[in-house]
Formats: sequence, structure tokens, C-alpha cells
Amino acid sequence: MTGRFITIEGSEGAGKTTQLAFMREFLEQSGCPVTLTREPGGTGLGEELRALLLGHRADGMALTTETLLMFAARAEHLERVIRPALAAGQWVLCDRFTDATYAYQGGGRGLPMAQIAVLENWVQGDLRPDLTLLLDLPVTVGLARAGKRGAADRFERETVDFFERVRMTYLDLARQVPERYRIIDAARSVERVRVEVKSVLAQWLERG
Ligand code: Z5A
Repeated sequence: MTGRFITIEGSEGAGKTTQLAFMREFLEQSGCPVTLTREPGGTGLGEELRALLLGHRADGMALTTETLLMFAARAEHLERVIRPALAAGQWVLCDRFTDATYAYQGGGRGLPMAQIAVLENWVQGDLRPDLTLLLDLPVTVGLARAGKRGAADRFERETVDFFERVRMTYLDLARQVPERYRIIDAARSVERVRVEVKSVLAQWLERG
């Protein structure tokens, strides 16, 4: 049996990591074997690329380089983790995927969406997530949450305008592919968001 591919997206401080733990628990209790992973990262090489992409050694990295490294990490991730897990019937829960490239490199930094689409088709072929949860919240709320965590990485130091463009791009993507996306109001308490995430997953499981 082929598994399912579920991604979770959102701008800074949306609560993805927090909700993924609940999602894993809920799916496992429902009898679905879960592989939990993240991007950029998810493999040895991918985590090295993540450190390069998020770290300050790469300040001033060209946008083309940044985008190609995101897709290099993704190619490795697909080959070594995502495709084998799906083939083994696992439910792959992934913290960010290609929608993040559209939102950050495309919306945030201004790379033409058509160039991202070329890489998406090349690296992924036909593979797209089955379901994407978008945790949406006002940028200032997310930044305030993330600000409590200490040292900022290369993306976290971006401007409020950058994160506004990221948010708008995610909302546009969700409008373009409504059958794949579920938008969740992530400005509420952890518990209220958890209840809605669970309800979305339960309805989706019921649909089969
Ligand atoms: N990136 C890219 O540019 N292109 C790509 O293709 C990909 C990624 C794949 C790394 O992502 C960066 O890579 C990311 C985009 C870029 N940069 N940014 N920004 P990441 O997902 O690893 O990093 P992140 O977005 O910075 O994740 P995050 O800030 O850690 O957010 P989160 O996982 O969504 O949130 P969290 O860790 O669950 O929660 C953050 C804090 O808020 C924490 O203290 C929680 O306890 C608290 N929290 C969580 N939920 C709530 C609620 N509901 N109320 C109050 N407080 C809450």
C-alpha cells in the first residue's frame, strides 16, 4: 500500500513544530505509521545544507544559489526518505516542502514562480503532497513568538515586509489549490489550534 504525504507550512513562529507532535500522535493512534521529517533537512546531507542555508556564514548568498541548495536538499530527501517511506506505506509528515520555496524564495525574495516550477517538475516529477495544512497568523504575532527563542537565523532576521509577502504567497497558493490546502487560524492558543488540526485530519481520514 502506498502511504500519504502531508506537509505543514506557515510563516515564522506559526507553531508547525508544536502541532506536528500532536499530528503524529493522532495519526499513530488512528493506526497510520508515521515518518516525521523536515525541510530543508531530513537526511545527513540535507541537514548539512540546512546549516549552510540558515547560518550566517552564507550571508549574502545569491538567490539562485539559495534556491538550488533548497532543491538539492529536497532531491536527497525525496530519494532517501520520502519516496521509500511512501512506498513502504508510511504516512510522511513533513515540516515545510516546495510551497516554502514558492513563499520564501518566490514571494519573499522575488524569484519568478515559473523558475521554481521548472525545478519542482524536474526534482519531484509528479509527486505533490496529498494534503497541506497552512498555519496562518499575523506576521507580528509569529515574530513575537519566534523572538522569544534566542539567536535569529538568516531567515529570521528578515523584515516584516518580507514576512508579509511570504504570508500573502502562502494564502495565494492555498486559493490556487483549495483541494490540497486547509488553512488554519494559528493565532489562537496551542490547544484550540490542536483541536482544529485534529478535526481536519479526522475528516480527511474519513474521506479515505
Ligand atoms: N525555507 C525556505 O526559505 N525555502 C524552503 O524551500 C524551505 C525553507 C523548505 C527553516 O524553516 C527556514 O527555511 C524557514 C524558511 C526557510 N525560515 N523561516 N522563517 P523552519 O520551519 O525550520 O523554521 P521556522 O519557520 O523558523 O520554524 P519556527 O519558527 O520554529 O516555527 P514553528 O515550527 O512554526 O513554530 P514552533 O517552534 O512550534 O513555535 C514557535 C514558538 O511559539 C515556540 O516557543 C512555541 O512554544 C510557541 N507557540 C507555538 N504555538 C503557539 C500558540 N498557538 N500560541 C502561543 N505560542 C505558541
